[in-house]
Amino acid sequence: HGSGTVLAVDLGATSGRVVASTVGPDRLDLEVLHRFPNEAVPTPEGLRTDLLALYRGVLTGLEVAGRRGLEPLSIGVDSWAVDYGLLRRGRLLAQPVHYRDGRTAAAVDAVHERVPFAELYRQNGLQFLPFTTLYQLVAEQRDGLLDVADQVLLLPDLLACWLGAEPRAELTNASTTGLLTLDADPVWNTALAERLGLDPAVLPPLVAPGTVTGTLSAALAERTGLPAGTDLVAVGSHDTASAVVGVPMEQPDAAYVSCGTWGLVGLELDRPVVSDGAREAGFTNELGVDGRIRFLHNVMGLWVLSQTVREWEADGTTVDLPELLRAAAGTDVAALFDVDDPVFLAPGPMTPRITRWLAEHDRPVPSGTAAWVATVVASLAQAMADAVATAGRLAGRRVGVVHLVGGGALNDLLARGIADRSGLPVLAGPVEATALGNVLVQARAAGLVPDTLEGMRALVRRTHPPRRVEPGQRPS
Ligand code: LRH
Repeated sequence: HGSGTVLAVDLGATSGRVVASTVGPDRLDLEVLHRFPNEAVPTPEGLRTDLLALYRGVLTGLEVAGRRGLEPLSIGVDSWAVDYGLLRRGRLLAQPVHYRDGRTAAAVDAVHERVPFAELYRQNGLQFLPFTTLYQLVAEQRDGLLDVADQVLLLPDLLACWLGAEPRAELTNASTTGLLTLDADPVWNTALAERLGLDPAVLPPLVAPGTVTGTLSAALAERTGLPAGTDLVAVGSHDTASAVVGVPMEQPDAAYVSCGTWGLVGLELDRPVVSDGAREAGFTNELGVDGRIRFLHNVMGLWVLSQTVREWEADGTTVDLPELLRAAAGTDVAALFDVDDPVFLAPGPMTPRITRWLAEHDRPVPSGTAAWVATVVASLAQAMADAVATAGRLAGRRVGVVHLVGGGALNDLLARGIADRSGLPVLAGPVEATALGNVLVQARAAGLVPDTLEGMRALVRRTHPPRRVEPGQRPS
């Protein structure tokens, strides 16, 4: 294996980044070339993703790469799941609706009337989340917009298309639509789509991660100064799928928590688990890279903390989060709340919602910012530790270690909370697991890294060794 450079575009809930990585036998360097904010826009029509701003951010990042004289072998795009653009004759019809928009409320009932949830779960293996693409598409159809569209492209596939790729649906992200079969060789579940009144013709051909879907367009090569003919590679385009590739798991007893805006907590399995117990516990079976199953539960994640901080800032308080987290570490937690309650899903101030939740459950309400932060982080850690235990129980696996990757790996209070509450050691990092997973799948397509996930994870371990936190360990 030689070495080479690839570019990863990773779009998260609060920011996007274009990352360059040089990969070789003992090298997996990451450099953020450009980071740009991602902010959903509350329009009179509902909550929208500002896709143009994201695209501009991607272009700027590619221009930085070009100015640096980088000659990447390929570019890969990942983003959060479930969201999509509607196109007609290859053109985008509207700014994509953001999944935190409440429009699916009515569609959920309509879907479950046609296909009861228990049956849906047996077919697609997905935990109930009101924003799963199939509910969004049914809502879209009721609004009349789907009639006009001839194609639905998930956001990373859409952006790849704008860079020059063919319109495709990459499998890991396609699995979050609820419209894929659970077979070992998944295909679009056209029968299910038809039962829901959706025309399967709008769904593009599926491709596996690692597939070259095109090359950077001539216009963009000229604009950015990147080599004409740079490959566009479909990566694990669901950010969580890429993050799981980047988890330096070594043993089958490893669980993971991929923690950013969401906390995705679970195991990597060879086969889906769609038992009644898994359904009732809200466990999802999303597709991973190489046909693995991401058996996990969506925990609300740092969203609850970031919206709390945002609320204070909007009130004119200056918030120093690292300082608050240190203060919170020395604060007793009087009560926990259920971070998974759907009342916390929508954007907006959090403390009033948490206060109401605690009052309704006869639990004390924190006072002071440090106590609030302590309560939020402890509640998140508890939900994550519970999900680790439930995942093990449902899959019949003993869990011996919990990997914590993503931005949450920087949060020592969270890492210690998970260790204490699960009684298991936590291996924290890498923070940039998603970008690493994106990079690794491209590097493998170029023959730069070992073929197996295990080999790729060994490279992550060597180059980005995680920090170990034992249960009961006090802050250093
Ligand atoms: C995390 C994530 C998660 C999905 C949610 C919509 O970024 O992709 O896996 O459930 O966003």
